[in-house]
Amino acid sequence: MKGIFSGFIAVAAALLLIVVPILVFQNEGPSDSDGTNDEDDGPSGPAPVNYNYTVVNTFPHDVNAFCQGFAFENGTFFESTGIYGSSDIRKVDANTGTILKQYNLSAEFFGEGMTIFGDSIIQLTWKKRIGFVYDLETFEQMDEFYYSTEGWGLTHDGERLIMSDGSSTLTFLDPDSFEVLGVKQVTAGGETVKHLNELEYVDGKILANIWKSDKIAVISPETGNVTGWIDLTGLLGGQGATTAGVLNGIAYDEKGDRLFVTGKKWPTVFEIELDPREL
Ligand SMILES: [Ca+2]
Repeated sequence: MKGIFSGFIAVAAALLLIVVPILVFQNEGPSDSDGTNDEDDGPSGPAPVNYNYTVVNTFPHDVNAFCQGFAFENGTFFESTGIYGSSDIRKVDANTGTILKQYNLSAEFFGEGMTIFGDSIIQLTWKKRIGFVYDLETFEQMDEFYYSTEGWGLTHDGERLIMSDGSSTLTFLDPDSFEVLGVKQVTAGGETVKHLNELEYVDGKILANIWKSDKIAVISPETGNVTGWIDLTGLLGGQGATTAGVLNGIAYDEKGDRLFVTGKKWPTVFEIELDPREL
């Protein structure tokens, strides 16, 4: 009996030596191969969040407005439109789409990013490297400033203007002197993210349309890392299929916590709710 028993123990021990490493290997296998653990621990931070969205409201948008800058202030939309000879800034009644106030740019300027800072509207132009400052109420041109890149998107964080130029660079500007305070390269998983276009600062993050795509990048201003993606593929559906351009236009109603998106010559502004809600 003793011999048989110790033989049994020897066989069991041998089986354990074979089976346990297999189990350990199998448990570790999947998490290694999907890369989740690696990305969590990597230098580029946690993997980006993929946001789902729900359309909670729609508003009219002028199909002739080549949207290059979009903002919301005190119940109305403000928009900067592009195209030489058709560029303007406009104040629009959100519910009816009626243009309440408008200023047409000289035909030599292609309107681009726009943001409302205090009592002024600040607007970029595409290639002329000149920006304009207007009185928020009267649309009277108050000032102009110059920059060394193309002008694409513009927003602010309450203290600094934040500007895109079509590359992966975000430039931070002093809102009074327009001096460059710093730049940040935007990356996702260690790769640079180019074609940053219309911008909106929301809850401590910078939202950026990616030109020629239906995606919005959620960017950390501190690191430049893309912390999330909002994929709006299919949002416009068949509406304006023949005339509408790309998604480009993000506005945020800070008091009402409402997020609006539209596009170049889109017939509709969509109010969307993100899931998860936190950026
Ligand atoms: Ca905006």
